[in-house]
Order: sequence, then structure tokens, then C-alpha cells
Amino acid sequence: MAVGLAAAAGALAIAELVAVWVRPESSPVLAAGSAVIDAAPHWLKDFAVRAFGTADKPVLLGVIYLVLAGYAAAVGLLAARRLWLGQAGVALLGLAGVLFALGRPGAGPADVLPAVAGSVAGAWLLAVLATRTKEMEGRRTLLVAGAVAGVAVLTGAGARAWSGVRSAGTRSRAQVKLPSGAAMPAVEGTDLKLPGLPSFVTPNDEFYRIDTALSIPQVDAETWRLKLRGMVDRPRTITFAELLAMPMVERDITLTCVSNEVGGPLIGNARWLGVPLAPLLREAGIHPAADQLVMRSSDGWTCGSPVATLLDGRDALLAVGMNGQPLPIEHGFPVRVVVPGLYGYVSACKWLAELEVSSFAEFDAYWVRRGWSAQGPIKTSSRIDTPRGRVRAGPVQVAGVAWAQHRGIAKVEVQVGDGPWQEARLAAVPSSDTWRQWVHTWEATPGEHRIRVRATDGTGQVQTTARAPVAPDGATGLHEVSVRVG
Ligand SMILES: Nc1nc2c(c(=O)[nH]1)N[C@H]1C(S)=C(S)[C@@H](COP(=O)(O)O)O[C@H]1N2
Ligand SMILES: [Mo]
Repeated sequence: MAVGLAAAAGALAIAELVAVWVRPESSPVLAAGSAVIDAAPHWLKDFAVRAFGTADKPVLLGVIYLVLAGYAAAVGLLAARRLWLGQAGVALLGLAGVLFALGRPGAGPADVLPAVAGSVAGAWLLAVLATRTKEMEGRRTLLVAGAVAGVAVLTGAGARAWSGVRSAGTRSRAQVKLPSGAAMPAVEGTDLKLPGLPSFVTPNDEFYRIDTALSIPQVDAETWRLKLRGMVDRPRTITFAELLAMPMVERDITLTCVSNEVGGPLIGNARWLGVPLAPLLREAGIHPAADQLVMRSSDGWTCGSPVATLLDGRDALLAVGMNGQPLPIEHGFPVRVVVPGLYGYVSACKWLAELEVSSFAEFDAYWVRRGWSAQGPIKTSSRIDTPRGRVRAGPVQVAGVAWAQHRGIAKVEVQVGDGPWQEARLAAVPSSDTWRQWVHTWEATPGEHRIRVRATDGTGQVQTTARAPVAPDGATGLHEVSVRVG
């Protein structure tokens, strides 16, 4: 058993090392994980996100390693009887690795190398360890196998870390110089600066991350190309240098995930630097029957926005900068889309590779195929950030954020217990495309209190009290916190 585990660890380590050299996506374990993510049925994915939140990926990898460990132990037992049987088991696993690697978008012949090298190493280790241990007593076997496994695990983990450092995206990003001069003057008073309240602009390293990518796509800006094609008169291909030379704007835009529960954290606001999308689409000449712009990322993920929304005057951007930096790799380097007023899953394509003008009748994007709504306008929402938990009696600042991107927030009201709805004070905002901070001073009296919040958007529509789950098009209902005073 120990022999099987050690051989498997060695095989995986070699596979990871070779994957650094080929490309991260060719790692058999990552490829298998990605295949599971793409194939997972709707209910399983929902369960995983609900149960593990953004830790769903480490949990998935953990499960894969556990399954592998079980298989490896069995292979070890087989090899102790008949070596060739064990080696056949290794070969079978290698074959699975090859198939998973070839199944990834953009896979080439070289992608089979990690799995092949890994299984050759595994078969060899199995032979060496199995024959040696026949001559050794049990304790020594365990020690040798343990040492081999230890070295292998360290090598594999090192390879994975090294892969991050020397990856194409990281190297390319370090060389990008964003055009200056497009900077937007900051608006005063967007931050109420209260403890417990997130800052108006979310720092890049605190910005939520949601995607289906198990290994972050590594895109070299030098070789990046954006294809604009489909139902247009003039298809074209744009290089990164060409994009950077186009007129740019900088806009504060709040991004929201459709999977954000009422009161949840899957929202962030950044200052995006980018090229307006509408003029590019107009220049291409969109056919009258086209109503969906399909966006495709380098890892094959797709989303689709209504063409009419993109052309209605809002600041839909091909973003290259986030808070004064080139886009971070995990937020879509080198280019992503940002559309104010639409949930991320229907608009905010990261690692953008292609824009295909199409129709909703013609094409269902990634999450639409999995049961989510094809239309994803952001629903008016509000959240209480503070207080959460226990406070002292006396004046307490109840504060949070509210959002209804592109309609704006006109009013926020707070209710304590069954008391009257009271209007909160609103912070300043640069446009209707961002979240808005709010604060209400409450004279807290001892006891247990329930505090609720509701927002009114710029069209005068009050946030609905009706509770809806996140699927298929975003949660609704009022956010409520319980506070103990005393
Ligand atoms: N390529 C790609 N782009 C993607 C996704 C994805 O899975 N793959 N997820 C989308 C979703 S659901 C959201 S909410 C936003 C999140 O963007 P962020 O990770 O920069 O916060 O990215 C969108 N863009
Ligand atoms: Mo999302």
C-alpha cells in the first residue's frame, strides 16, 4: 500500500514538473478537476458553492487527491502480488490523465507529456520499490516509501509554485505600461470612513474572485489577439498594442456576482481603465438580427450580453487596468469586459479572446446551458455591514452599501424591529454605476434588536421584500441583522 502511494506521489511530482514546462493547464490533476467543473450537474455545482463558497476549488482538488490516493493504494497492493498488474493500473491512470489534458480548450499534442512522463515514472518507481521491499522488512519499507513520497510531494508543490512565478501571464504583465492621462478625478465624499464599512474602491487583492478556472489562464499580451466576428459586416482582429493605442476612459464600476446571497460578499468596486466597447461594435457593422454579444475567454468559458444594452450609452469597457494597475492575472489579464448594470456571469468575461456577434436564439452561454437565466440585469440590493454582533447602548452608526448599477441608488431606509422606516444619509457617488455607502444613527436601547435595510433605485423603484434564491437570476429579499445591545 505504502509502495503504491509513494509511486503515485512520484508520478504526480514528475507530471507537475513537466507541466511547468509545457503549460499549467496540462497538469493531469488540474485538467481532471477542470473536466469535473465543466461536467458537474447544476445541483452539484450549486451545492459545492453553497457548502464551500470560494473554497470549492481547493475542496475539489482535495477530493481528487483522495480518490487518487485510494487508487494508488490499490495499485500498490496489486503490484505486491503481480508487478505487471500494478503497472497496468498506472498505465490506465496515465491514459486517463492524457485524455483529460487533451480535453482542455487549446490543448496541443505537447499536453499529453505530463501524464505520459508521470506514468512512466510511476511504473518505474513501482517496480523499484516493489522489488526492493520484497527484500526488506515492513518498517524499512514504510520508511523508504515515506521518504520517496515526501520528496515527491515537495517537488510537486514546488513545481506548482514555480509554475505561478514563471508563467506567461505573470511575466507579460510585468512588462505592460498602461497609457496615462486618462485618469478620472476622484469624487469627494464617497467614503464615509466608518469602521466595519468596506472602502468605496475595493483594493485589487481584496476583490472577490469567481470563475470556473482551476488553473488561472496565462495569457501573453504580446501574442494576445481579440477576434471580433459573427454577425458583422467587418470582422477584425485586434492586438494588445492596437487596443492600448485606442482612446481610453477610466470609470468607477461596481461588479456583482449573481451568486451573491442577500448580505453576501461577492461584490466589489474598482476603477477600470479601458476602451469603450460600443464604438468598436458600431464600426464593425452589426446585423439587424443580432441581439447577443457572445464573449469567449482563452479557457473556453462564454457569456453573452444583450447588444442593445451594450449600445445604450453605458460605459461597457474592454478593460485593461484595475485601480491603476494592469489587470491582475486572476481578474482577467490582459483584457476583460466590464458592463455596468449586468451580473458578471452575463458580461464580465475575463481573459477575453473573442467577441462573437450572435443572437440569443442561436447561442446559450456557459451558465445558461446550466440553467441560469440568459438575461442578468443587476437587482437593487442593500447590505448592512455594521454593526454585526454586539454593541453598547447609545448612538450607534448603522451603515452599509446599496447598489443598483446604472440605475443608481436614490434612497436607503433602515428599520429597527417593527419601528418606522428611517431614511439613511447617503455618501457621494461619481455615477449611477457604483455601489453607494449609507449611514443611519440609531439610539440603541438594551436588548435584542433586528435591523433591516431597503434601497430605492434611481427610477424610484423600491427594493422588493420577496425572497428569491440566487438561481436563476439573482437573490432578492431584505438584508437583516440581529444586534445585541448591552
Ligand atoms: N473567463 C471567465 N470569465 C468570467 C468568469 C469565468 O468563470 N471565466 N466568471 C464570471 C463571473 S460569474 C463573475 S461574477 C465575474 C467575477 O469577476 P472577478 O473574479 O474579477 O471578481 O467574472 C466573470 N468572468
Ligand atoms: Mo458570478
